[in-house]
Amino acid sequence: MGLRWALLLLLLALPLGRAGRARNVLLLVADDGGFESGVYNNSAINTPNLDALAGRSLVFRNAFTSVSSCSPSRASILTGLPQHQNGMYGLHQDVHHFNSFDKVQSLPLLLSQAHIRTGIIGKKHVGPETVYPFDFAYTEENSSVLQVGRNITRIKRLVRKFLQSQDERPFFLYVAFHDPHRCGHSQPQYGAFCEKFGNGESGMGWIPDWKPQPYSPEHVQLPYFVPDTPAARADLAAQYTTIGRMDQGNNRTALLFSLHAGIGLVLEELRSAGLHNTTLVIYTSDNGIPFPSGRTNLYWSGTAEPLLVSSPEHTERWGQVSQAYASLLDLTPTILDWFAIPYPSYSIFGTKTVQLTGKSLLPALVSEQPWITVFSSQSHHEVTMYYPMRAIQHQHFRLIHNLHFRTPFPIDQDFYVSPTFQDLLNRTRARQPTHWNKTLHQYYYRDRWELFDRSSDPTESRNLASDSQYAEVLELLKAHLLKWQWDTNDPWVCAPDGVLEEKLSPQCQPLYNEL
Ligand SMILES: *[C@@H]1O[C@H](CO)[C@@H](O)[C@H](O)[C@H]1NC(C)=O
Ligand SMILES: *[C@@H]1O[C@H](CO)[C@@H](O)[C@H](O)[C@H]1NC(C)=O
Ligand SMILES: *[C@@H]1O[C@H](CO)[C@@H](O)[C@H](O)[C@H]1NC(C)=O
Ligand SMILES: *[C@@H]1O[C@H](CO)[C@@H](O)[C@H](O)[C@H]1NC(C)=O
Ligand SMILES: *[C@@H]1O[C@H](CO)[C@@H](O)[C@H](O)[C@H]1NC(C)=O
Ligand SMILES: *[C@@H]1O[C@H](CO)[C@@H](O)[C@H](O)[C@H]1NC(C)=O
Ligand SMILES: CC(=O)N[C@H]1CO[C@H](CO)[C@@H](O)[C@@H]1O
Ligand SMILES: [Ca+2]
Repeated sequence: MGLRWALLLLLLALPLGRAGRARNVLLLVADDGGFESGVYNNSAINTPNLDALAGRSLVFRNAFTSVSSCSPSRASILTGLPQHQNGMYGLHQDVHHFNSFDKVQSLPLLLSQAHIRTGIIGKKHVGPETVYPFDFAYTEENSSVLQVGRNITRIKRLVRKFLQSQDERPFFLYVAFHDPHRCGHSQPQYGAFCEKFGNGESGMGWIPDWKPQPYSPEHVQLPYFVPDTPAARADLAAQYTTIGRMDQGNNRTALLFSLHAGIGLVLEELRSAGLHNTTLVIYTSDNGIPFPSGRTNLYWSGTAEPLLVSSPEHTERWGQVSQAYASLLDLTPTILDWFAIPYPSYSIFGTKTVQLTGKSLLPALVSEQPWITVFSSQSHHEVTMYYPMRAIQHQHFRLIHNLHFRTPFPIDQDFYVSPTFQDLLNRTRARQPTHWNKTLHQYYYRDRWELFDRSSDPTESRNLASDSQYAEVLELLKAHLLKWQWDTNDPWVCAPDGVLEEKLSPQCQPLYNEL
């Protein structure tokens, strides 16, 4: 084969856009972030850079994580497989020690096989290394997570370093902020949300690109699932300040277009490298906010996520809001589609084929799509927090299957020490009003099946599972959910009243355990 042919073949192998230009991806993920932004109509917080990005994005109103826990969510974002299928059943670090299965074909693996350069800056929180390889990696594995995940000046310089490489390949860069995660459990000296880290006060250090913005507790917007107490309001105010670091929040500089921090800084690096016109930018968060019914829960409050998808090639719907249902399981298919890489089909165990159940979101950038269903699956957060749940959101209905409904819902270490939860415990113990939408007893002890109709009950306060008027909806949703469990090889598919016996018929064998 002549050299010219070899060159041509090599060129053909490079992923090029329709116009023949190289395409890149920048994925921005907040840690435990929610809808605290102007783009999602929170008028109490300043997020000029996210709002500016939204002007160049399709904004998803109904986007959901498939699991409300950090490592499992990141693993599902990076594989397109739910936690029960990729093996990341809970947190990755320390004693929790969860990992994905060795044979999982992750997004960074598939991309590198397709000659795309991969980089990660910030919180990785998944393993093993062989399943999640990145060419360029500054993460908690070899740096301080505060530096690579919260110090926006350091993040900016790392982004620049990645973009200035002489490598000609298209790239996938994953910037995984550690903001606005809580801090009270790991670095309490910096405040409940690390809102003091780098603010220039004595002992806090300084982040040159950040102008901290304080918020007053009276002015925060309370989500319906957060108690209206001084403690929770102060907690939210600290969270806002930390979100301001990720976004910047300095409205004046944003208006002057010298986008000055966090997300703004990263986008500015992209722009000054001349890459903003070839790069798909996605912004989302991994799980619900760290408040009651948020993170670790499969309620709407624990799974609904912000999602902005900004394509320089699809300007048709810039600034529009989509009602179509999106799952973070869709990100791997979306990114593969953007690079024109076929979806993988392989097996992890035996002959069972692994196929992505998510969809590419790119068609929504052109016209509104009729997507109305998403699924969720949770097993652990911390290793001690075994509380398996499966859920489906179909149109305005949400059905949750609590497999271990007889045990109290577990509480994580980080949330336990939070001012909001401590205050709830104190008030409950003292029999004072909690100003919360639930009681602790209700929070701990859940029904096996929880069915909510969000069109008449947006706060998911009324469980309709035993209401005979909804019997048909209940059966339909149960069947949908079960089918998805079979399609994704869920080892829990027969639980809690049966045992999975793959060589018997039926495969679910009864336990007669009174459930
Ligand atoms: C914000 O509110 C406006 C006006 O009600 C609405 O049109 C828009 O869809 C909302 N945005 C989101 C992201 O929900
Ligand atoms: C972290 O590891 C990457 C390789 O994955 C390497 O390029 C980088 O220099 C390391 N950073 C530090 C601070 O050791
Ligand atoms: C943040 O990073 C910059 C650049 O590396 C450094 O000068 C600064 O001291 C860091 N700030 C903190 C609070 O660590
Ligand atoms: C910026 O600040 C000005 C004055 O403080 C305010 O009127 C304006 O609404 C703010 N804009 C944004 C985008 O936050
Ligand atoms: C960006 O790409 C579009 C086509 O997708 C083109 O019309 C436009 O001129 C480009 N802008 C820049 C600054 O390169
Ligand atoms: C809860 O009560 C304990 C003991 O009375 C007290 O030390 C703590 O400050 C209280 N916490 C909150 C958030 O009110
Ligand atoms: C159980 C309960 O009290 N639910 C309430 C939660 O708050 C909303 C309004 O914010 C009410 O409509 C619900 O009834
Ligand atoms: Ca998280």
